Amino acid sequence: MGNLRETSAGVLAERLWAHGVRYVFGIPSGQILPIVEAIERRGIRFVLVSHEMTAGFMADVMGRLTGVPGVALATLGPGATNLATGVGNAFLDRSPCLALTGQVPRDQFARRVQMRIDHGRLFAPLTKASLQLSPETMGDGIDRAVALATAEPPGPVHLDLPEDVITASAPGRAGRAALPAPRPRRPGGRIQAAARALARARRPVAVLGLTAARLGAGGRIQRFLEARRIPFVTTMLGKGVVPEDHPLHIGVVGRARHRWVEAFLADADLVVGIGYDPVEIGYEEWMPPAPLVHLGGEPADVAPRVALAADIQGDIAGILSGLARAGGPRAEWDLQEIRAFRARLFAGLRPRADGFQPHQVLDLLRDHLPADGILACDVGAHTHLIASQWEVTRPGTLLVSNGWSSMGYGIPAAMAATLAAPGREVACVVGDGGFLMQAGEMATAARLGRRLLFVILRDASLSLIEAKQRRKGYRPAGVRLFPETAAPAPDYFGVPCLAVRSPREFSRGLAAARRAKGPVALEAVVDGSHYGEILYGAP
Ligand SMILES: Cc1ncc(C[n+]2csc(CCOP(=O)(O)OP(=O)(O)O)c2C)c(N)n1
Repeated sequence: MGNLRETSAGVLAERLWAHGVRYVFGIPSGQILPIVEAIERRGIRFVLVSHEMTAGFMADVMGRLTGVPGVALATLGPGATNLATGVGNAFLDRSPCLALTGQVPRDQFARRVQMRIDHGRLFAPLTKASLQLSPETMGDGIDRAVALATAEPPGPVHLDLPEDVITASAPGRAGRAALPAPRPRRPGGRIQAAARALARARRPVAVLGLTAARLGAGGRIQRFLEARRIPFVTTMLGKGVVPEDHPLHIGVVGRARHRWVEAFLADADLVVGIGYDPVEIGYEEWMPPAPLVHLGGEPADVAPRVALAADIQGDIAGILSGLARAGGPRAEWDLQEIRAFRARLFAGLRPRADGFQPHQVLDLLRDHLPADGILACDVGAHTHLIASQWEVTRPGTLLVSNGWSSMGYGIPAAMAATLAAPGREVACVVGDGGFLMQAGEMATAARLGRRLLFVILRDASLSLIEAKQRRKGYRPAGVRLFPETAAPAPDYFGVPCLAVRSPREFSRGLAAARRAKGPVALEAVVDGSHYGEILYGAP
């Protein structure tokens, strides 16, 4: 096929390299082999995964942690539909990435062809834009896709690459790709309205969200909250924006013991959303009956019954400086009251019980992982517990699928973190249901060979769903995972695994994991029967 550098695939590889891309995640197939060859020749590593969903999640996390869009590559049809699950996460959890799909040659578009579907329609609701590139638009298309993916709020861009396009010689004259330019962000809303609402409030609370975390506005936010002595809750993705060991920290909304947090917030007379993204959790799902001041990247999205005192978009640090200049009274919260609530919440998340409990696993793991270590978790009852129990003091150290809430995220996220943040400790907590969905990726982890600790919470059930069934008075159905005879395995596709059945055994497993040079798994055989009470119990 001649010199690949002179083909469109070569141009693609060159542009990706120039933007800082060093890994592409995917599964090869005939149509995309020229791309795999071109990127590898350019020095970009093609990372084979076991399912394209993983490629999408890994691209998301590479983009999230490095700021350079992560890249996933899949074949057409079933490769593209598998990839879509990972791309959806980047869309709803706001991460810059590029989803590349192979496609049949353009002269076959009018025919019924094996594996072919309209990728543009598949990816339209999951991406900021979807575009088919030509040899003329390849270079410009990659540049524009990177600009669009990284523009606030970041997200995925899909590029469809027909087989004849990637093998065509690179044209002498480049054309412009029809990708939309990033939308300029228009600041809006009046600071005075927010300042007036704050001046009137006696017991305001703040809620910190994903946008604040992404924009790194933590220091400014912390100074603002301290100056007015405003206590704060966070969303799951806002954890760590201000360190959670701060005396003004109350808890996390909408997760384990959320009814306790809501009861504590009941007599707040103003809620100030700072960098709260509407996609995280609806305000009205947890808010007390108080007016709302929303300071964010996106306009507030609330039910009509919420009284919106101010809705301001723009640079959060700038808005907070404006509010600080406006001055105002200190809030009338009693710090003792907050401390007492935190202590009660701490105990409520750790019920006394005979069996080996998930909360014991989390406490021991928290002690094991350094403050700048990265925890990736999957989706299930354990996620709710992690939200409320896992203390985050550094931003960007907890990876979770929140807006998309997809099982299967944790294992790929942890693997990507080992590549994006080399030298940092990385751990992954996954339920046994999520593990079954992604068990094949243990082979990926073994091939990557990076130090990485997987903790599989084996409670033999899709516990979150079982807890919901019980709460509604339904009989548990479709949630039991293993036959009675099944037992943990000593090795999952090259990742050694140790089954542990008590806090002592788990501690010993952690000590062994510390000495490991590559990936290891601890399969904690736990009692998941208390999740229902911890998640939904009344104060
Ligand atoms: C892809 C996908 N399928 C289904 C669900 C619905 N769901 C949410 S949590 C859950 C159960 C998870 O079970 P497990 O991984 O064992 O974790 P646990 O609840 O036991 O902590 C299911 C089925 C989902 N969120 N994502």
